[in-house]
Amino acid sequence: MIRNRAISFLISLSLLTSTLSLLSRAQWQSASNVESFSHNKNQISVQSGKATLHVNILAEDLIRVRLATNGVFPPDMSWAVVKKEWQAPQVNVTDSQKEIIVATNELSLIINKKPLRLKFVDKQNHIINEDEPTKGMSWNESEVRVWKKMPQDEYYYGFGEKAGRFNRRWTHMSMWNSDIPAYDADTDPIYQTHPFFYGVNKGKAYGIFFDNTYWSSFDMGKENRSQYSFGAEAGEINYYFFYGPSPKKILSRYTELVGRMPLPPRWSLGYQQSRWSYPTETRVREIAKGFRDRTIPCDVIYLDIDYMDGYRIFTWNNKNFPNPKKMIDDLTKDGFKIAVIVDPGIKADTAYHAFKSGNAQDVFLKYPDGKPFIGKVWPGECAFPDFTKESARKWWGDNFSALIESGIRGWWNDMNEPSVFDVPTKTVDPDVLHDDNGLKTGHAKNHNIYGMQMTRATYDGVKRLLPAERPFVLTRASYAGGHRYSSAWTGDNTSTWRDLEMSVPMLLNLSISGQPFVGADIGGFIGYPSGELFARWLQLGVFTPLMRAHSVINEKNKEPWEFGDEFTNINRETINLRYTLLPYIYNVMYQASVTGMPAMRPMMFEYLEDGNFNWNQDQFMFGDDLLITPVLTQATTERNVRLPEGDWYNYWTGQKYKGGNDIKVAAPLNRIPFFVRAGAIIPTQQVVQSTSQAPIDPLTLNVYPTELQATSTYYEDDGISFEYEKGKYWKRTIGQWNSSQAITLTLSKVEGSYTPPGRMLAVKFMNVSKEPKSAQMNGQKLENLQRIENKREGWMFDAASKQVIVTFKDQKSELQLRVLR
Ligand code: MIG
Repeated sequence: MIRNRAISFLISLSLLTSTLSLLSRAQWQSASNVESFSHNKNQISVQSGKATLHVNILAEDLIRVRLATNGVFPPDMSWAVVKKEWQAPQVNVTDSQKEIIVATNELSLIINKKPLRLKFVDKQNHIINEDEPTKGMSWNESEVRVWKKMPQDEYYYGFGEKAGRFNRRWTHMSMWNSDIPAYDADTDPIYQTHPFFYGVNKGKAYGIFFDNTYWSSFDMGKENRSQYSFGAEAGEINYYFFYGPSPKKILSRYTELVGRMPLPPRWSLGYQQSRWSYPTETRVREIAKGFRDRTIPCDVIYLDIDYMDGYRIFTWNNKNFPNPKKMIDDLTKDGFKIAVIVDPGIKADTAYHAFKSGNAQDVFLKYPDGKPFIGKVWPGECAFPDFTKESARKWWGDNFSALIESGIRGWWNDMNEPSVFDVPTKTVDPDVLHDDNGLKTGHAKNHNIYGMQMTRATYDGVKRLLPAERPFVLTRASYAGGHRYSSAWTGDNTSTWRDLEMSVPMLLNLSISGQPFVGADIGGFIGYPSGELFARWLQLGVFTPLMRAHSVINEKNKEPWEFGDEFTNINRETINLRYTLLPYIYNVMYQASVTGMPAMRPMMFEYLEDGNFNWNQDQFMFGDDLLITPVLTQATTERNVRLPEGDWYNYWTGQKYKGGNDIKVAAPLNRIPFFVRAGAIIPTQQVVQSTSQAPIDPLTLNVYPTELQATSTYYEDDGISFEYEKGKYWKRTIGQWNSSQAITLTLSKVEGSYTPPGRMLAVKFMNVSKEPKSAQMNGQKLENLQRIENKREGWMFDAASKQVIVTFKDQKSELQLRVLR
């Protein structure tokens, strides 16, 4: 049945494409000559025939381009943009017969007058990006499109959630949120819309965000190898141009523009177990016990659609879940959080409370004539909330109170493209009206933000009802900026090696599109993985921020212990690794929330100057310090790795490598190879069965030496509340300094008012080849121990692993640790 829906969708997609090519036979028109222009503060207004161009210099490296083809700008409204003004940038405008030059301290926009064409250049007058001369900005009735020159060595990344390769050069992509189970490398579009990309050329990057929510498309040289273009079936030419030259700088600016991810609750970074479905209380308890009995850590169990009464959202099937509160209380005591799926479709059943209150409060989508839009999804005929309407979002959020009271803490937003089974387009009809912030526009304009606004209603509602806790929301559909409300997963993948492999570039492109909290269904959703495939997928999952295994209905069980004893042990070790690394992972997510830099980073993002781009496909950075080189192919026990410049340590063996070249690394079945950057300090903790089992103790700082010195930051807070916003956190700078006499570690005085429960700090100095003479803390000699004992201060040298381990009580004050060689 799933297949059928996908196929009928593809048919409707090809209908859409043929309509499009019909349109393209009509008259395209491009911007004509510049007739006049004016300049007011940071806005340049250009008149060209009937068209008006607004160029807004928002920051030294950020220019907005907006064109009204008939000279009339619609209300300036964006669902993505949250920051509109920066400190006034320096703008210098010069006018000549040929062109207008708009210069900031970082780049210039050259507006060619005859005809109106745009060109961005850097301070050395090198062209960063320019309009294609014959077409430039063009339109045809409601359709708009921008054509750009495509240099030979330019590559394109980003575009959010796209199946297939990392590099999007020579591809054609559309943006129209679509429910397509078992998508493959050529399937496009799928669930999410992120009309944002990077162009990278000879080590320099720029970015473009085309903030248009209509059906849009990006042709990156597929039609014509010397041009690329982006446009939409309606709406404005409205794009933001970012200049790097580093991709990190672009993402930093982009996530100022569209906002950053709020810090997630720490438990959501634990292991998460899902399937369609755990349909009864008995089965849910069995799964929970399955983890605890086998000492496999787990934090979250999901309830898929069968927990409800006839798929009515906000209800329970009382037969299968006679006492949800009691069940959840018990599971909570055992360290589990329970997440439930919520779909947008509200069963059109006059006896159902949500349908009644929704009608009473006028929250559902309607045709212009007032007739409700009714479409079939799981519950049968359904009405769909208009999440673009503030009162509807409020209504939706308020409906969570009973689920929250029974203890539910995770909110899985599915089917929110929105997906509708029984209409040819597989979604809401294009003319159905949305409130659209009071603008009252059709679904065609609101389709791509429907899922995002559903997650907004969910996040805001849950936060309103439970202000002491950070909401955890997971979504399938979204739009640029949706990471402000929700994490995201890549939908219905398959249990194949190809999909494991493909998940890496997909998650990387999504990550650099502003969404740092991502994951794919571990093990694959549709189909059944071999033990080996599941184990390798789980290993990759350690290094995807969302680590969630899931399965389609009617497949055999896929829990980590279902593949035989050998794999149960391997999978336990893998999940243990995730929990060991949690302090690091939490820090990486903290960094993402503050700077916008994602957890998963393509190699080019950190090491652009390397010039290599093949390495972006199957290896990546996790945070600043870990280089992840997963095994993505069957029967593989060794793999190639390209190490970036600098020194690197094999996490498992401690072996040190010189970077800047290709190596082979052992990849035995039981573990994922990965490397640590020299100079890094990786915080780790003891293995726990869930994040709520015990506080971190000891906190271990794994110090990977570098030639001279390096610093890191360590951040921690209560992991659950918003108190950190008021300064309740624990943050310090840690410096390492290597000399021939000593290794020195300095821990600054702790910043912030949070104090974790008393604990030991264990510092592990890696790669120490000779037994040191002594170790001291703040000038006091520490005891040389035979072995490390709980709560005992002292140090020891382990010749076999070449580690010096020092333990002492963690404290707020400044600490200086010296190991004398
Ligand atoms: O039409 O809720 O992608 O994760 O298990 C299928 C059942 C609806 C699709 C989601 C999948 C989920 C399934 N859902």
